[in-house]
Amino acid sequence: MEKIKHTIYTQNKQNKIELTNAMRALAKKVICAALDDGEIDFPVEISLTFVDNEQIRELNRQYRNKDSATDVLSFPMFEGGEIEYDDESSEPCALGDIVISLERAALQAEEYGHSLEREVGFLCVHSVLHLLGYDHETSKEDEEYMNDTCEDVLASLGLTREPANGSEEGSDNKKAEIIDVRDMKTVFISIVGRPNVGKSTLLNTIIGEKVAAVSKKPQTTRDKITGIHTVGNEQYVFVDTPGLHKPKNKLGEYMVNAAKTAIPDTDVVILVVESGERITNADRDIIENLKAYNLPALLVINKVDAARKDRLLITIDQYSKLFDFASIIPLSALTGEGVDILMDELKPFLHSERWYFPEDMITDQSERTIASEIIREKMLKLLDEEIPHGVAVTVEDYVEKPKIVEIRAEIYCEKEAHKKIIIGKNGETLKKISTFAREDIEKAVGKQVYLNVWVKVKENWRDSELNMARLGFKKED
Ligand SMILES: Nc1nc2c(ncn2[C@@H]2O[C@H](COP(=O)(O)OP(=O)(O)OP(=O)(O)O)[C@@H](O)[C@H]2O)c(=O)[nH]1
Ligand SMILES: [Mg+2]
Repeated sequence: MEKIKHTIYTQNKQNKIELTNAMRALAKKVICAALDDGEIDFPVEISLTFVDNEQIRELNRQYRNKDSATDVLSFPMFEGGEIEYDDESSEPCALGDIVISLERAALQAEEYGHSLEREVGFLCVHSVLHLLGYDHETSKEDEEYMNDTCEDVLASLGLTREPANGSEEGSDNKKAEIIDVRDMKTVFISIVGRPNVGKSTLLNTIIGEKVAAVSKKPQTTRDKITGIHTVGNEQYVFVDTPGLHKPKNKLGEYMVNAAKTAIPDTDVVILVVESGERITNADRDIIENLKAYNLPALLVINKVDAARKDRLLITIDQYSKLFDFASIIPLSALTGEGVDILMDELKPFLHSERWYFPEDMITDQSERTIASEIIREKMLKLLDEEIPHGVAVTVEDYVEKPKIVEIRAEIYCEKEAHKKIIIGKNGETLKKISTFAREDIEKAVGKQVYLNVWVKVKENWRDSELNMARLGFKKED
């Protein structure tokens, strides 16, 4: 059966037991496996909420007239499994809600002597079967089917009763789907260089999705952006950084500091330069940092699609005199040419370490940040140099509803005159910014978006630490 993409929303409303990203990802994986097992061949949407014992007791009181703290509750959208899916619709079919008491699950895991992962996995499959219309309380046949299916689905994901002992039973070859923590390999890589050399474009090409804003104008990236690429048992964590330049205001200082502090936290550094361009002070400064921290580095010579071939050799020669790079890779971040060679060259820096991020996570930016960066990127594209550089975007409200996300964003600029230009004649420029941004946010969140944007003035905010902190540029300790 062709792989169907289901949408599983997870929410955490409790704070008794730590809900890790890995646990969220696992719950989603189990739910999708249960849907596949049930041969659901259309996209569905399920909401999964983690609560504590008191919260689930309250729900039981409200909806089932029972005063008990059960482990799980399912709220099916379709009674008796009579699921109606409109084939013509491009929308996923909402199957219902699942609520799990993580507190109770942790207790049960301890009682049964297996992992919390297995317990949550069990409750997920069990409740998906409820959403599909099975009911163990009214039918013996359903009860047997539900128990067998739970075992089958969990075994297919390697969630055996005793994962710590690596039990061989019932899981053998299917176990490969979940990577054993002992086989996990990780590497942290920072991407640094002058403004505009194509660092963010490179990150987006490697991740395969747009996680960082890109524009023709220098100083597009203002903060560290993490992009995660997981393949097999290997996790590559990239940190894209603001271009190194001579700061002219507090924002510039913040950006340069963000780039510089990213370097020592990584295992290997990628210095991006442009083919044919001369070495600048910023490059020399980075190279001094590499030496000071004794870090290995790769030199990426970007934009080879647009450069003269004879200049490439000169660039290689100049940089290799300054530092002993582990390798030098000419590539085009835009076309992707040579990026596979870069990935091969990063392999020797992987080391055995538990992954920091779930395998399906591609960035650590919040949805709010992604939305505000998309809006800022559209301004960089549509407005003249001076204005977008003095602009900050905040997302004041981000309300996710089943079919739509409602966003209210504020654009802060430095002068009344800039505000007028951003809004444009009859509001046309702002309308363009909002429309282009909305289209991209919809792609990023996979849902319809209602975007409401306001323009405000905060004079000289780029020179005020207080205003910068209010706008999200908080200094690291
Ligand atoms: N021709 C060509 N253009 C590229 C390539 N990589 C990036 N660019 C362009 O270079 C410009 C700058 O790219 P960015 O990825 O924003 O550069 P950056 O280094 O992240 O810039 P800052 O965030 O300002 O430091 C954009 O217009 C890109 O489309 C490439 O391989 N070839
Ligand atoms: Mg950038």
